[in-house]
Amino acid sequence: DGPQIIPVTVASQELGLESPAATQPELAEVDSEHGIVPQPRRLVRVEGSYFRLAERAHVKGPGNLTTLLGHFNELTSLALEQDHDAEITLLHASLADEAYRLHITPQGVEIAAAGPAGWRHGLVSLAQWYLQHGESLPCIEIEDEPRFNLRVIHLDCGRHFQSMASLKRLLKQMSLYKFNRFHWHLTDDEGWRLEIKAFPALTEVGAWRGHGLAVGPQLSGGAARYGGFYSQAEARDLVQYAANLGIEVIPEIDIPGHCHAAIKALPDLLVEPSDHSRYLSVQFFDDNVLNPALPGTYQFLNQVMDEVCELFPSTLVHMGGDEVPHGVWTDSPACQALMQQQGYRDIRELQGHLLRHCQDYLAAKGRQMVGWEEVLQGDKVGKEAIICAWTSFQAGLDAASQGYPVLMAAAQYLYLDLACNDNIDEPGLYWAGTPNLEQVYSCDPAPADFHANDNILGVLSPLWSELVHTRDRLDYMLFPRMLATAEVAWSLPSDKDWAHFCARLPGQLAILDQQQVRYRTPQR
Ligand code: TNX
Repeated sequence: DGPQIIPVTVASQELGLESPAATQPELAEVDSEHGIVPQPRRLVRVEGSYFRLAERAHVKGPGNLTTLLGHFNELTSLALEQDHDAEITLLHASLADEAYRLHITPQGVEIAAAGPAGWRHGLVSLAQWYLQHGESLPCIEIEDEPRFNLRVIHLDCGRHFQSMASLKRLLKQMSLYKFNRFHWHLTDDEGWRLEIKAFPALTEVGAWRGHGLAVGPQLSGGAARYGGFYSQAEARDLVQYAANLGIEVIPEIDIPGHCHAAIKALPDLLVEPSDHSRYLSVQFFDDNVLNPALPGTYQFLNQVMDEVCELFPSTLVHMGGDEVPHGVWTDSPACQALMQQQGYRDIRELQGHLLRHCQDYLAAKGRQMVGWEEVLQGDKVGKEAIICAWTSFQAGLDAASQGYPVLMAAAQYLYLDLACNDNIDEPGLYWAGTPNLEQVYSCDPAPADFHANDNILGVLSPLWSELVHTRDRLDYMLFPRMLATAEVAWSLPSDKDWAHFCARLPGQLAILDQQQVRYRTPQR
């Protein structure tokens, strides 16, 4: 009497139900322990039938599939190969860019999409299904596409250096949850991590701390120091590795604040000796801000932007802009002269002045500047700049209302460096609260009644690394909250359900176990 179809989740309008609550019993009934994260728009299980996925199954499809299959094989440790006689087929369909349809039948697998982005998402869903079920795959039908175009994970490599191996591991994990951008925070007060050929001192001096201290690894010459940096060859390698997983790398050079390491490395260029301004940054630095009136600042930045654009093909380049401390530039003769010359009244216009220069410089190279929300201070940065709203969702809604494209990064929900409860031994910062898994999961960056939702491009979840000094700690802070973020970024609010997510979590944690990820065991 034919296979029985059980809808695992269906948008409430499809069911013709008015109240979203009415869909919930439906969701709770199914055996959803084995599901997909992020939740697809539509997932239908065809009860009682299975497809056997062989280790060396064949795949056919348009063009050369080497990269896509390489990605799938890396996620699953299978060895799929392209061949015209195949049980897995990739098909063209006129769907949105990232949309896909995945059908698993007893005879084979079909993935339909407009092109590689959609096929990749289909293959990733297939990979998750395989990682949970093994070679005997329950038959399903999925129709899916993302809510937001930009789904971003950020990692701070300035406060603590993170090895290339850790970064590649993170990229692979991100790809399993359909994130498509990696925001690489490469510079901060505590370290400058990217080799810049024009200024070797940036990494010879600025990538290290603890010179001569009697702790830490003993390096050649007997001096103990901590740190590290990425050579340009390594940066290129990471960009390529990420691209093969469908992820674009957005580099960040954080200016004008958070520049302690750069200033210590290049004092001749970046310090105005007669500047007697006094200030203290949130993280207690009194010498960490570039001077927007010094020719050396522009010489430095232009060269850095040149090399960054050479290394990173992404059209998006992040220039920071956050947390410039109060009191800076007030007693700088050069800044006073610049203010007078430009007719500026508010000292914050100097920050806008510098960032506007960067925006124009990048635009001339065909790049779009991204910045933390403070780039709006001083009112100079043009509406093409993408604003990363981090202090609250409201800050993002305000920027979107003004016409700026926005990435939502509200700390209260999306900061992966915050502790997830108030227990004394729970690691993490707590300045913006202690968001637990459910709070992260339940947030909505673009409320349905907001008038400028078109300006909300996506979701950015940062992991700041003041307290992230080992790989285990990295895993612990990322997981499982990163799975909740993935669903915030990908799934429609009407397809999100906390109980259903909890039911799908064990299947995902089992995948993370297979990959030796030391996630935080969630407690309800
Ligand atoms: C604020 S978010 C910062 C970072 C810190 C973080 C700690 C932002 C743009 N700046 O410098 O690492 O808080 O949570």
